[in-house]
Amino acid sequence: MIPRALTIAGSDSGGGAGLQADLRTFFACGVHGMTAVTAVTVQNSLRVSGVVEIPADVVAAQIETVATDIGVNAAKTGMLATAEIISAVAKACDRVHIGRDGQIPFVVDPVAASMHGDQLLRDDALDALRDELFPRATLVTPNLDEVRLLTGIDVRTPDDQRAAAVALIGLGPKWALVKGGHMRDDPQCVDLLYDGAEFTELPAPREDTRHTHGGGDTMASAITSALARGTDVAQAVRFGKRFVTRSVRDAYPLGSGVGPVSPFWRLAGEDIA
Ligand code: PXL
Repeated sequence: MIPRALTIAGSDSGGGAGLQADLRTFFACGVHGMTAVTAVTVQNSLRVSGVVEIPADVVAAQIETVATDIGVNAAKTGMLATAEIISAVAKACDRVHIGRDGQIPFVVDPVAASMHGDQLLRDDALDALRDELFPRATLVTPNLDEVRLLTGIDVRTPDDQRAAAVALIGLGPKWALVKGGHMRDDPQCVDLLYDGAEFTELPAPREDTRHTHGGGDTMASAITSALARGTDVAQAVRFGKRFVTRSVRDAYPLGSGVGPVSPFWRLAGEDIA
């Protein structure tokens, strides 16, 4: 049976990021994609000009209705917008066994802002993310801006990156991936994976591109796809890294993987165990 993945995320009307990027990635990875929509953003390639949040009980109902009927092999979060939505997501995930102690792997991508700095998470929602969602996560995948917001650590060196991974694991997820993409002086783009015992560095050449809109969403979705197919976390993260590197290399300005030589047609299924 085709694996099934759920994204709990916001809509990007421009199609580059958010649940649109997630569904595109699930499709490319041969996984059936489902959505619990948290917010609708009004945005184009320049900016986010509006956000409408979906009522928290409707977000929870979307999760429960697909999980109890169609079934979910792995789930991820993207834009969650408010503390109320985060609490409702945490409770709904518990009810359907999504999360680190349930049977279903759960990737929490703590989306806080768009690439252009538009806020996608209310200030008062950070505590809910840390306290209610992180302890339920199989894997968290913050970029360095999100690491600073969540842990207070301003990562500038590989040692800082390790300290951040330790701090993140202290918040309760099973695994933490500290993405190094925002250390722009580094010619490599090194992501650091940590499970509380062992550090694994995942280097890739830094792509010379401005077209990284949706790159984080794409990476978390590729990881979620691999988990839905039953791979272990380290293998899924390695696959996600390869997938997103290709995706931003080949992207149009519109977003990750939206391009003439999109990896989505070539990478589908490749290298997933
Ligand atoms: O890439 C982060 C992201 C996630 N979700 C939505 C977004 C963005 C970035 O703009 O719009 C809906």
